Amino acid sequence: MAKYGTNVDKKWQEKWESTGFHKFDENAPGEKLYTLEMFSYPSGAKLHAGHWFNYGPTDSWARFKKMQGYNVFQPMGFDAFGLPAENYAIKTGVHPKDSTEQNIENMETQLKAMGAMFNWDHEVVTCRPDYYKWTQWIFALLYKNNLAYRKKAPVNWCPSCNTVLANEQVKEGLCERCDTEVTKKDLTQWFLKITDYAEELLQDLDKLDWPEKTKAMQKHWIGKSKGAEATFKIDNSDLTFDVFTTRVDTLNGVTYVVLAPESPMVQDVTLPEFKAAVENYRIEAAKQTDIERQSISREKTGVFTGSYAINPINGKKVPIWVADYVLATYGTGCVMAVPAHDDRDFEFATKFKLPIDRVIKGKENVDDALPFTEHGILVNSGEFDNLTTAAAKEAIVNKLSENNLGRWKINYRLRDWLVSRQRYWGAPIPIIHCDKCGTVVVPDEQLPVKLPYDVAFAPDGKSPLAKCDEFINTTCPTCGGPAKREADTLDTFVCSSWYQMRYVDNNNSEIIFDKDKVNKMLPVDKYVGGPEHACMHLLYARFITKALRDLGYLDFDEPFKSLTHQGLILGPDGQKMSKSKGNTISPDDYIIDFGADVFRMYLMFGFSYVEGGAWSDDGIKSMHKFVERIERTIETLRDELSNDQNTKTTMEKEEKELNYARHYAIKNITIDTDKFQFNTAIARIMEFVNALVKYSAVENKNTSFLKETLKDFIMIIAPFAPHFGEEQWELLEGDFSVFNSNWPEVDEKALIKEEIEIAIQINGKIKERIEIPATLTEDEIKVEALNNTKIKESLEGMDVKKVIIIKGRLVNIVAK
Ligand code: ANZ
Ligand code: ZN
Repeated sequence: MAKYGTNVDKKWQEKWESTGFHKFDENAPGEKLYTLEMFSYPSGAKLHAGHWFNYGPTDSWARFKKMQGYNVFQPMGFDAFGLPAENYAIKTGVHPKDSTEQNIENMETQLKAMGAMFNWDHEVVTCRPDYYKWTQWIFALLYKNNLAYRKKAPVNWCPSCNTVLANEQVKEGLCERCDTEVTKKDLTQWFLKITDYAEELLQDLDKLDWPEKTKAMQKHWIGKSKGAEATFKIDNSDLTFDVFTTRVDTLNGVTYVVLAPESPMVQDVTLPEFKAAVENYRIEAAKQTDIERQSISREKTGVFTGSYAINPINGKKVPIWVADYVLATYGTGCVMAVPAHDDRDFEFATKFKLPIDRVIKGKENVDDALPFTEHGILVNSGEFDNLTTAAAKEAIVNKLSENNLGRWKINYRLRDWLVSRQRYWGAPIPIIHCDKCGTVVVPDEQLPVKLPYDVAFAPDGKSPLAKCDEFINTTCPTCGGPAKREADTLDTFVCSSWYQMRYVDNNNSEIIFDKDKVNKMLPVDKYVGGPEHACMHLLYARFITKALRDLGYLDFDEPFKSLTHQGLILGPDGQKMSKSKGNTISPDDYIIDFGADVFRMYLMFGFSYVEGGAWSDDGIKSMHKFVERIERTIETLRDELSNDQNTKTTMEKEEKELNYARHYAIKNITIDTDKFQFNTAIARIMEFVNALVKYSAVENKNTSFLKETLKDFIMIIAPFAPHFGEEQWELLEGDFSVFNSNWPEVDEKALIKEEIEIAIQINGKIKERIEIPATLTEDEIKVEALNNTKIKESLEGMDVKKVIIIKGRLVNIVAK
């Protein structure tokens, strides 16, 4: 008999392939279930344990769901554009297209070795023209509907990657990819108007079955802030500017105002004798990142402009300063400073010896959760004194709006999505610049705008495509005159923002996807991938879904109904795996030794799915032993089935015990697997195996019961060990495939224990164990205990004071 290993893996992988077993049929019976794992980036490093941890257990879940009767769709593809291939090309000279296609081929082979039931017919590869044609089409559609625009903006610039980064790609002031310090650069860039959807993106989080932490991160990223705008006039001028404040109730405590160094107002208000100092300050500020500027520990800096502004509520004149703790990109870029009640303003005022005024507050209600500091001198502001925060806000906004000097205002921290990259390996932005017609979008029938192959992609901060004459020179679709193509490419997050829809109709060459098909298959029922995508990919995909819905291409609001993040598999040393530390685990080697199923089972048993943990060689070795033990046990029991001497047809104590273990396993594995709690599910499988081993020692077996039990066992283990499951099923049933069978049902009756064992104690010491019917009442248990011969003897000459019964476990007799 073939022992489980890669030979068995291969046998079943070929069978699945040759029978088209994993082809998806949208008309097959069963409710549709779209299971999606975040597609991978085809890098030369091949699949690592982390990929397996994402894909393996999720496939087991999907197989379990298939056996429960769902029509499961589980596609796979490649997120194939992006910097790593381009950087690799710069280093080695291998063209990104060639290395990417080669990596895809290797990774497909690896993915197939995993034995997951991916619907390969639905594969998408984002760097191929049949896919990026539609990525470009989406961009063009958004452009035509005022959801894409170009503007000059200070952008995050990584001097090492030589490219623009989205805010989300800057981690504590450093480039997420290469850890280089990010600087600012003024560039004309393309943006997608995700801010139009800020409110809906926030509200709809409530509809999602997602990890709370991820929802909280998105909520924070969207950063809704309810406040007010107040208009300050500039003294001796007709100019005004607005400030955004969440504490309009402190308006009477304003002692100065601050403009962000980048604010266009700065030029207008700075008096001649202050110009030089202000200009110097602006240059210095431009070198700082927003993160540094907001850092609390950093000493406050700033310069006076020489001008004054007039407080709209009390007419007081306050100095106008420029300081970099105010960001140009938030609110109005101008702040009213209230040093008595705001820590940053307090620090600044203390340093520059500015006055500190405190407003008089009434009794607070619980809603007023904001801290309210107690510095400075009390200022009298008449009607606004002694009010609660909420009442003061209300009164002040009313007064301001009467004079058209203020209004309620909601602000979001979310910025528009910057999508242009000055790099080669991405989808070209489908825009043409014409001297006569201006910015012209490439007409749909001219898509895709093909990415040329022969391009000098060494980075110098300019778009490589700009240097490719045959690409850049074109004719204007509107006037037919000579024109130039846009040379920037799209952020790869645009490619991955809609792939979940293309999977459904991946070969459609006429339209992006069939609306009915997509409406039928989406939203994705279960999405699984790393938590690092919380604020980028997951937010962008939600935005694109909502935009396409509003433009009539689909009818649902959210792309991913339910989301699970797998944990991280660390190296054996407990550190994050990395080549330089030499602690990486390559699945390939283990699979050769143990087979894919052992690897998958170890990943599921050795870790909590959402937590992950450190790899252990001992762990996978004991899983190997366990699988061998299962194999031996099944083999022995299978032989018994043809043993003529086993003629028992009754359910005696041994059968009832095994039947209990069987249904206990079915019940709990069903519950746990459904919740992605694979480790406890496999622990229940182990208990089931123990019960089978115990039963194998029984002399006279009930063979028809045994066969049913074995069938259930193999069905239960199949999703966790798919190749092994098929093999055992064939050996037992002579049939293909175990995945066509229905997931076993629990027989609750088998779970009612008829007899239970309880301990009897006298004064806390165990004296006896007895078996009693599980249905006895407390009084009946008491009688049983006190009438037990051994207990009677022990109680001789003592007085029973009390009998304490802990149901189902023990009886304690207190006696003197
Ligand atoms: C006066 C005030 C008094 C403020 C007080 C706070 C406390 P969130 O909640 O994040 O929206 N602010 C406004 N625009 C800013 C900018 N461009 N750069 C830096 N800070 C800015 O924060 C809103 C508060 O942050 C606003 O309310 C403003 O300071 C400041 F006791 O106005 B506040
Ligand atoms: Zn033109």
